[in-house]
Amino acid sequence: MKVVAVFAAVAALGAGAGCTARSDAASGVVNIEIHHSRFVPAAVSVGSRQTVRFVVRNTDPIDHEFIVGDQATQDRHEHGADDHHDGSVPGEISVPAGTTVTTTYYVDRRRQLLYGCHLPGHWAYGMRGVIRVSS
Ligand SMILES: [Cu+2]
Repeated sequence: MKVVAVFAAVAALGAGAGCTARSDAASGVVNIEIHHSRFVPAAVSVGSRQTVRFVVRNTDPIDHEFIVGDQATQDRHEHGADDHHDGSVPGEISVPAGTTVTTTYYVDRRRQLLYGCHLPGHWAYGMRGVIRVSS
């Protein structure tokens, strides 16, 4: 319950932020910052057929997670109970408060992917982003 209360307070601080900046990743590296329970930027573009390295920096005083995948993957995490990701699965990693973590994910083809945090209430609050994959 304590975690939920802290999240609500941080969420209130972040209300209205809504950043939709864009980050291109010709280099194969995407930098994402977590600020007030939002991903910044909220949309990135990457090329297909490459391993993308996501460097995720959590500036919040609470824990988050970073999950890459299609809508089905996001749905599975949203309804699942697995809230700890040690980085052994590509594109799935916990992001403890105040830390920077890295995960890699192979982007196979042109399509839309998503990234999100599925700790209780976070996805619904808007802790999600879009990965536009070009061919
Ligand atoms: Cu979160």
